[in-house]
Amino acid sequence: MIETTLVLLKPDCLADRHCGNVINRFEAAGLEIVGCKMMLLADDELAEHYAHVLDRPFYPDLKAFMQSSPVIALALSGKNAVALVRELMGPTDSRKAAKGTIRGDFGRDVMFNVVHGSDSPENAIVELKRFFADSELFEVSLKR
Ligand code: DAT
Ligand code: MG
Repeated sequence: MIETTLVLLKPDCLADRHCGNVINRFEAAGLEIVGCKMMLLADDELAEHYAHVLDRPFYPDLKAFMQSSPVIALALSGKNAVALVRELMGPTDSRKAAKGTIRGDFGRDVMFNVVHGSDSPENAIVELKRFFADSELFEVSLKR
């Protein structure tokens, strides 16, 4: 099942210069980039994106972190892209993530955890719409 999922490379990923390594993990796993943009997240975008943790005590810190620099939003396409990206990322808490996963290798803790990836095909559709206009998503595969 070919899916497209939303990935955000978070400010720690950019500051620590892991973007190339992280994107390489996705490409090496067979995913292709069909959308890519660098953006500063606005208050309302972030509140929508993190609606499920908006009333948690850590939200102000998470907000400050996520707005501390631009992020890179990626739309990644491929077979079972949603679950595949989550598997490559590892669990939320980088300290509990296995070595070999993106968070296990490049993350620091539960907040500085390098990447966001949509957690279900339904949410991927909503999140892609949140961060990309239709005109910013492309059919990339070369026919060969
Ligand atoms: P995930 O990003 O693995 O989907 P989530 O949706 O439960 O995790 O939480 C969204 C983000 O909120 C997560 O990437 C980092 C932050 N977060 C979650 N729990 C946290 C905590 N206990 N302290 C600080 N930040 C937390
Ligand atoms: Mg989540």
